[in-house]
Order: sequence, then C-alpha cells, then structure tokens
Amino acid sequence: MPACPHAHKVVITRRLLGLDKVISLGTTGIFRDPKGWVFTEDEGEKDPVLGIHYLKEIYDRDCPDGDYKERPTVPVIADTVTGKGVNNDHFWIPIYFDTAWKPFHKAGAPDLYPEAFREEINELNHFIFERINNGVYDVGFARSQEAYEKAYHRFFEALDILEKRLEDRRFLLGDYITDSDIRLYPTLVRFDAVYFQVFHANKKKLIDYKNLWAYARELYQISEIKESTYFDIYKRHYQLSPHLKPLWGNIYSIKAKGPDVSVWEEPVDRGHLSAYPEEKFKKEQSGY
Ligand SMILES: N[C@@H](CCC(=O)N[C@@H](CS)C(=O)NCC(=O)O)C(=O)O
Repeated sequence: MPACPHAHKVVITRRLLGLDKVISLGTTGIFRDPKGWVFTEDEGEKDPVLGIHYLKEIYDRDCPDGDYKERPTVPVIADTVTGKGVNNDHFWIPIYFDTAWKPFHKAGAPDLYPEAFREEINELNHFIFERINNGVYDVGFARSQEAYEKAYHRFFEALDILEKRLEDRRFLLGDYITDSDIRLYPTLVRFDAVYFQVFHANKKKLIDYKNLWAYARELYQISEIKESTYFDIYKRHYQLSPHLKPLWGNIYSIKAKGPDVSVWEEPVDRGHLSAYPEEKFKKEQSGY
C-alpha cells in the first residue's frame, strides 16, 4: 500500500539493497474494501506472483478455518511456494533484509546496518518509531483536546531533537545513510502534504526546519527513494479515505491542490558535514 509509511521503509530498503531481483512486490490500492487491502495496483488486480486479489488470502492460509478474523496489515512477506505469510513485523523486516538476506544483495550494495553502529541504530529506530512515525498518528488520532496537545508537544519536541542532531551530521549516524534514515524519511516526506493538515500537526512545516528539510531533500533526490515517493497518492489516501476524511472535516471529499512539491527538487548542500562529501552510502564488505 504505497501510502503506508511502515511499508515504505521496507520498499526503499528492498530497492537499495537490490533485493528487488529476488523478492517480488505486490501493491495494493489505497482504499480498503470490507475484506481489507486489495491488489488493485497490479495487473489484473492480482499479486504478480501469488495471483491473489486480496491481501487477506495470505493471512487466511495461516488459519485452521481459512478465515483470518483480525485486520490484515501491510507490509507482509509471503512465501512464494506455500503462499503463506512468513513475517509482518514491519519494524524488523528492514533489518532482516540487511542481515539475513545479505547473500542476495546486489554487488556494491550499501551497508545500511554497519556493525559498529547497530546499538545506536536500534535505539534511534525505537525513538523514530515511537516519537515520529507513530507519534504523528498519536496527534492525528487523538480523541480529546488533552491527548491531542500532549501528542502534539511530544511530536514537535522529537522533531526539534532530530533537527539539532542534523546540525553537524549529514545523516542521522554521521557520514553515511543507514537504516535509521530510511525510517525517518516516510514521515518527513508525508508531512507538509498531509500530516500538517489532516492530522492537525501544524506547529511548523517541514520546510521551516533548516536541517531536516535539506536532509529530507537529500534523501528524496536519491533515485531509488524518489521512485518510491508518491505525493499524490499520499494526498488521496489521507485526505479522501472514508475513515480519515472526518479527521479534518472533509465532508465534500476535496483533495487539496497544494502544496507545491517541486521544492523537493531544490539543490542540497550538506556535503561539507561529511568526511566523504561525494558518497552517501558506505559499501558493504563483499565476500558473500
Ligand atoms: N499495525 C501494523 C503496522 C502496519 C500498519 O499499521 N499497516 C497499516 C497500513 S499503514 C494497515 O495495513 N492497516 C490495515 C487496517 O488497519 O485494516 C502492525 O502492527 O504490524
């Protein structure tokens, strides 16, 4: 589901590591029907390898009575032989791609999870998930003024912490892009187009943060990342989904015209913060 921030980090990691040659991608539409997500974006409205129409079919195969009663979620990794889901733990899937799937990485793949930084990356990833990726949902789905204001302050405080961190670091862990950057990006890239308005997360826009804005643009301008970024889809999903429209009172189903996303193409000059201005990725050690 191309609007899902949790799936987005998995999709980017798969592309950057060259795992798109060994793991196929089925893409659902952005509106759920009563049976959940549907593979409307794939030819014939079927997952290209499993040939199924509903995501739920993956989950059903794991149930003794063949009928999964909970809500099937994306992302999910499925076994192409049994058609069963093998993992839907969105938090760890990118790390499994970095480590367990290493024998299948493309030649010259980036090392997104360098051993020396793993502890720091894990810690930062929890912060990013709780305070940013999920934090903005806490703002958007708050059911009381008090809960909203608490979530609002927590979220913008977390953005301030990251803004400061990026003052003298080109990327979150320093000179090279790591797994943590790929987790922060999906929330940043959705921010001005949807969260600011639909989730009332409107203290500041991303473009108001000097470091975060330039940093996010630098990530966006990497072709594998840009090709997985769909501003119009984010607007349609968050602004027009039946369960999200009431959040911002969109009773006439209007899709907002702005903001102008061409600003994402503006040049970025953060190379001076790195010892290796010409490189954004550290290549992983070969030998596999
Ligand atoms: N809640 C999921 C995280 C992924 C997630 O929330 N995915 C959303 C899309 S962004 C989803 O598939 N939701 C299905 C639904 O709510 O019915 C999990 O714990 O694994």
